[in-house]
Amino acid sequence: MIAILGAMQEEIEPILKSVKEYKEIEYAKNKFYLANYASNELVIAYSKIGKVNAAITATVMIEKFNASRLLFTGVAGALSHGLKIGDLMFATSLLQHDLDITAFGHPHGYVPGIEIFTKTDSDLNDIAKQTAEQKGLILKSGIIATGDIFVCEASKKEWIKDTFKADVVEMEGASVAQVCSQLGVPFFVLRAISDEAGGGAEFDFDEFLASSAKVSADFVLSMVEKL
Ligand code: OS5
Repeated sequence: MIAILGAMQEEIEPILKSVKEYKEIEYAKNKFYLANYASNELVIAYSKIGKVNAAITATVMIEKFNASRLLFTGVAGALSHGLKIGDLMFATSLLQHDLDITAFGHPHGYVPGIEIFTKTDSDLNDIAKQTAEQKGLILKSGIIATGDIFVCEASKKEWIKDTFKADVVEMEGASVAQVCSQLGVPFFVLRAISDEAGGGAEFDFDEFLASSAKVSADFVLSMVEKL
């Protein structure tokens, strides 16, 4: 079983359209869609926004629906200059930018017993690179910073970028990464840029959510053809 997870309905809508037929199951106040695509069984869901919601849904996909690999699809705010609206980037590693026990002398993003950065699966990342090459698409890779904040302010954006050398910011990836890593499930996190996380980001986000979500969702489905 392969899990495809997004945070918002808009982020999985293009997947549901492409698979055409699916069965809907409700569990833990979430809807899970079971489908077949390219000889693979899929469980597809959107978690709702934020780290806790995403962690719950990822856990259910693994523990209840027996997902053995998880692909996250969605949009994100760009931190790096090189990333523009519609660009695709997969995570090489992810961290939580809002984890702060610096009062005890620890670095930002660190809690005892857990590394700051969670690394993604190199086999899935290689499949993504092959997919991009075959489709003639530009696919970047980099560090994703996750936190329960929609970043739309230059000073916050610069702080996250400088503190963690992060390339994009979003609100779910690192929590999903931690769930998958602790449960031993290989995972992949893909994001298409919807905004630049500075002043007025909410307007770009509204304008580009659907188109960027589709760029990411279509790419993830192409990867499923290779799994
Ligand atoms: O899932 C959240 C994180 N996503 C990635 C992202 C991001 N994260 C942080 N900073 C940025 N600059 C980012 N850019 C992209 C996107 C998403 C952001 S939160 C969006 C909230 C949108 C919304 N809120 N209410 N509605 C839409 C309408 C509504 C009302 C009731 C029920 C359903 C929808």
